[in-house]
Amino acid sequence: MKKFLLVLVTGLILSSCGEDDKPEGEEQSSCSNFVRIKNTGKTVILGEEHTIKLELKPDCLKKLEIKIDGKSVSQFESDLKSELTYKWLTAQEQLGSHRIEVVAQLENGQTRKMSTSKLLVAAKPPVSKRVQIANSFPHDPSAYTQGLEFDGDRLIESTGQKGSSWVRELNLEDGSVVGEQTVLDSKYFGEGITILGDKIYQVTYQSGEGFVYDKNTLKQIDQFTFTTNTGEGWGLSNDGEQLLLTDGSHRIYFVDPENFIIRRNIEVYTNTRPISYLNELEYIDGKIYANVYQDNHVAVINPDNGIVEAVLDMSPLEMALPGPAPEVLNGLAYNHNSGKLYATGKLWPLLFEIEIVD
Ligand SMILES: [Ca+2]
Repeated sequence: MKKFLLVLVTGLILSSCGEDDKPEGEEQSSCSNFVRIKNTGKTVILGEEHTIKLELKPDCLKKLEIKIDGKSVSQFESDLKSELTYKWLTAQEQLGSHRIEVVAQLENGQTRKMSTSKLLVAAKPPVSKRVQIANSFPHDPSAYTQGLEFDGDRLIESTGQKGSSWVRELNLEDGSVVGEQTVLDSKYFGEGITILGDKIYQVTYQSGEGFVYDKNTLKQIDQFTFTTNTGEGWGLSNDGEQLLLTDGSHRIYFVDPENFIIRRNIEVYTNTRPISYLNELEYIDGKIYANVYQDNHVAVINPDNGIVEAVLDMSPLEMALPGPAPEVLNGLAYNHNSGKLYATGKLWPLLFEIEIVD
């Protein structure tokens, strides 16, 4: 019971420091409540100037620093006043969660930190677009499609599920396999592929392992490990320099193809919400096109900041199947030679050439 009371009392003291700030550290000096981050709202629209407001007791403080995402953006020392503001210019930021931290150095030499978080969302809703079918081709109904990408005019597909995960080249016209396919060991659940340089890169679902193949022979030449927030690998693409990877969340990771270290990630948001379950990807003219798992929509994403700029309604594809869809829409491939876009689904008997209409 004593322990419970202590926790309760401590909680009351901590929460008295402000509406949305979170002081770190347990002690409270005589100068308690020396800084308070004023509640100016959690959600901020990307591009707007957001004012961070602090209320403080200048006599208690020697120095004060404001950090955003760990980076120092402002410092106060001789100019400490009872009210301080910092104008946060958000135009160059990415969407999603940002950590605002206040580091206060007290007159007695101690340091105190408190933080809050802000959520950046897009200024505008995504533009709605629909697709229409230009052509349809046979697709192997036993192919649990996880990756689809062109190498020139060669169409490469990867599939999932343990025991039926393979990487193969497809004849677009009749859906047959060209040459020898590579079959993954049955302990692996294959996921997305992408072709960069002379190599095909592939991730697997939950093993944290990936494979590199010679793009011409489809023979495995290397393997690697990778780490995402969810511990999973889903879709893969590339922007000509970096691998783009999804993990079932609303994040897209930018991965170094040499050492498989994640350089950065973006959080994908509309003007109101994150788009989770991002799956198979395709990089087209500087935008990331992402299948959304268990959804008949494809999100068109700005790779710089995570804004969903457009949403493609893909439902005509499912309706064009000869029967009920055996599984979800997944697999987008753009032929850069012809400018044609193709899509299919897991275990779907058809693969479609599609056109985006406004
Ligand atoms: Ca793709």
